[in-house]
Amino acid sequence: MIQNNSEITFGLSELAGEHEVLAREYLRLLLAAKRKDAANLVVKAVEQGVPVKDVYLRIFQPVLYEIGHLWQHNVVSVAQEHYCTAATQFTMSLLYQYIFTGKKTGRCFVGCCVGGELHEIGMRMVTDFFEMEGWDTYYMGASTPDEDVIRTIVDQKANVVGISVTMTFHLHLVGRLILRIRSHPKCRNVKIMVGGYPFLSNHQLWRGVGAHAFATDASQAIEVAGFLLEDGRES
Ligand code: B12
Repeated sequence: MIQNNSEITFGLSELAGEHEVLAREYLRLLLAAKRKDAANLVVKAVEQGVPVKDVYLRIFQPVLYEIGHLWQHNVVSVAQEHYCTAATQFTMSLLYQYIFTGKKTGRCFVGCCVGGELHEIGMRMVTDFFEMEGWDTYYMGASTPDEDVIRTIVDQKANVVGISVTMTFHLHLVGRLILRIRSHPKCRNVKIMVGGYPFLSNHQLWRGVGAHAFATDASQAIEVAGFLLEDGRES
């Protein structure tokens, strides 16, 4: 068990940037099993002006990556990883009062993870970023069957569908889902974006699965969706 902040030495500093101190404290509290204090730390920071998007990308995401490294190196247990993940989902929910804004774009984003994929927080973050930009969003969480994704795209009249994958052994399911979406007569106009762990290490991989685009994180996802809808460009 980690007792001291200085023992945490993976990529946290770089990814957290100006919010490193907050990120380290959030991680420390979680590892000390103080999830209420961790949640309060973040809510207070937002109330004092830290943007929710920064909390997502500079605190939650680096801390979760850090926890992955610590777990991989046997520094934290599976139980601690599960606790930190659940606590982060809880804290995200507390921030929803700051996410749902009044302005609307009239666009719809549908977000899912392929069948079998349990890593759902990345997709949730991406969906929340679209919500913060005034899109209507429909987040389906982990492991969604292909037919349900297609039905949701049609029912919600989605402009963009986001597909998330973390485990490389699920990549073939991304290709299969995209093929099914593209061949469905009522899904002709939807733009398909992909993201997640395998796409971060190979920036050309999205082409191989037949997507219209990929983005490295939730912030870039907004930018890329804008390009796709405005000039039809694939990136
Ligand atoms: C929490 C966690 C879990 C939880 C997930 C719970 C949940 N409700 O989500 C549980 C316990 C279920 C789990 C299980 C497993 N996990 Co796990 N897990 C993690 C951990 C620690 C954090 C994941 C996370 O939330 N990251 C934070 C999010 C915000 O980051 P992100 O997913 O990258 O998302 C961002 C971008 O990628 C992008 N993005 C993501 N999706 C999309 C989609 C679109 C459309 C776009 C545009 C962008 C985009 O934007 C996001 C936001 O900015 C990671 C560590 C890590 N490096 O991520 C390991 C990690 C992913 N897990 C790993 C492993 C090995 C496993 C297991 C195989 C372990 C096991 N032996 O059982 C299983 C596999 C389960 C399965 N079938 O899916 C490895 C994967 C290594 C690999 N790919 O080869 C990692 C990297 C840990 C490690 N360092 O080894 N895990």
